[in-house]
Amino acid sequence: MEPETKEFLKSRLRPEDYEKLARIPHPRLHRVVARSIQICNPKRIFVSDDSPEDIAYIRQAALRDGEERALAVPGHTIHFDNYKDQARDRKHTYFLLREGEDLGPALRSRDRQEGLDDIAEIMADIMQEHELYICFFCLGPTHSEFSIPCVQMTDSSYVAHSDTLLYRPGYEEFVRQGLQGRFFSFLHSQGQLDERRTSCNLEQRRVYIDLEDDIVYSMNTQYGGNTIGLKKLAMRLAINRASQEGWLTEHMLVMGVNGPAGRVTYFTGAFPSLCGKTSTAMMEGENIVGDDIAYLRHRGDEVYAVNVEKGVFGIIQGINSEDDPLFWQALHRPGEIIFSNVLITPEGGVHWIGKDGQTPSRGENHSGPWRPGKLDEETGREIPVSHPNARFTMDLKLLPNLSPERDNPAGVKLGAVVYGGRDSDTWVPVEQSFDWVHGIIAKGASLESETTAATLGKEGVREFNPMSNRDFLSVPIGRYIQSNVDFGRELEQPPLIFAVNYFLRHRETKKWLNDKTDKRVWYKWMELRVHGEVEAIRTPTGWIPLYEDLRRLFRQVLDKEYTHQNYVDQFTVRVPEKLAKIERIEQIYRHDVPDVPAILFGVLEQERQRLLEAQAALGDYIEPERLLP
Ligand code: SPV
Ligand code: MN
Repeated sequence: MEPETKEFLKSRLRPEDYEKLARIPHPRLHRVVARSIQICNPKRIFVSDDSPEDIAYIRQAALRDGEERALAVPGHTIHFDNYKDQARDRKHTYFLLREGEDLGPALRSRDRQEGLDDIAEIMADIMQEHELYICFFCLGPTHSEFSIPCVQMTDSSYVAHSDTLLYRPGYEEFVRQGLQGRFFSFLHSQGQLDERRTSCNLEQRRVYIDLEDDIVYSMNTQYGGNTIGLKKLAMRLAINRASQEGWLTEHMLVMGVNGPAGRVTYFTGAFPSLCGKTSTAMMEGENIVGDDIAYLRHRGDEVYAVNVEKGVFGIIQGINSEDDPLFWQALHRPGEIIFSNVLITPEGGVHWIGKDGQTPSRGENHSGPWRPGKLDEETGREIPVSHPNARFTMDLKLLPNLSPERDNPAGVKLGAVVYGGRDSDTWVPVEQSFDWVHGIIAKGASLESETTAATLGKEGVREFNPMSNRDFLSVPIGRYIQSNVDFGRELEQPPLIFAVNYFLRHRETKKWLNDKTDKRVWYKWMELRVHGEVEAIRTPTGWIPLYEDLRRLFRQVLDKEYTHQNYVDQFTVRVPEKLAKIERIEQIYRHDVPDVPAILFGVLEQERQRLLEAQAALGDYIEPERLLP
């Protein structure tokens, strides 16, 4: 340790905490910690080395500080974020850039010096009344080429507690990697708290991402997406690093799909928020590795994926005993779970939108004391029993369908990548792309998702969301797409790329064409395709299933009769809609995105030509079997 840093840290830390820091042989870490303490000036400091006592201390501190309250079920606690601090704050999230650096118009940035000055001003002495928790975690499994050690410095015991459920312990990983460790740092302060222990200085809420120093600063907020450093804050740092080093950081689930004779084939899948990502990872009969963020790397000619996390920060709205039996059971058993922004009843129970049973007649939720009919003072609208973005935080080990591969340092060998969005009229329920480049461009980079009435008031507005990663990009979109293209194009047998659509409606009646459980069949079909065990029909936009194969799988998997009419309704190629989509996507890339790889326009143009040819020969709506050779 450098003498000056050593002297400073010794003056501020208790001897046992100083020793924990000193054991990590990394002067840069010591400097980052010292600088953070200097800026924030905490009342007390606690350093965790992941011992059971240290983890227990953090859990206790959350109760002691009133950031969490105990519920009736042992291990369950509840946390509230401020009524106006319930989601990621896109508007106040900035990249710090030097003059001449540019991430393109889609990414919000600020002049680096200006931003650093703002941080220094807002964070000066911000922890005077608070304890600072310094904790170490690891992104990806430990002892792995995927491992990225991280230090989280936060004055919120709720944030530190959440981290312990969501991420693997990282203290030993810091010691192991020593000077080689290219760690990420997160400095967070919840700032001033009101009587409900929620952040109240919201005009000074900020998230600043500094790619140069691999550090993210977050202040005057508690909502997990703004504060849990290793989640979406680290994701920006990791996307940038991955793009420089030739691997991928993706907004993807990881799961094992169980094929015939005990075979397990691993899939990753990218879906925008509220489009079925977690419910796919939790599908009955399959095994979850992760539900939100994945790293992908090559090894030889193969691709391996890991879950960056070990827990789930899941949306609780709509979880019920019938559709989500495994979450339902886990949420009702003793175990370490943090509920956030749901209703707490006088008996210490919880309730949320869409939960089985009657809505309680009173309790406390994200808005304070609550009764049915309570109105939002500003909008005059009724405040629901829980916030639509209310969540639960738990380690995946509480689930019986957890894959035994979750912590494998080698990762899982990837068989397929899936992209899906909310699309009422264009994509068929499942389709295989022709090859890697076609899949990245025509499926991933062309992803759109329709907004729901619940979120924006306007239904059916399509939002462009490449790889469902738009909110988290830290490189220009064009470069990000190029990295994805390059990642698989040289491989002899890259993972297959599929597109899925759980939200297709009938062309005339506008009724849903799929049941929630149908996706279980699509994944079994894709699993067989990965191994070349089923034939498929070639359409202008990719390969789709044969009726007989689906019929057999519907019977096997769901014990359901799948009619030919259902197949035709679902898999008819809708040429005008597909052409319109190409037009929309092309316009976006021509006008709103600089430096788009030329190959993108080439792939889209070829797709357009194939569609036009098919239209000339077979018409606007082409039933799948008319495409058989
Ligand atoms: C998402 O919105 O994609 C999430 C939750 O996973 S958050 O942590 O807010 O990003
Ligand atoms: Mn997410």
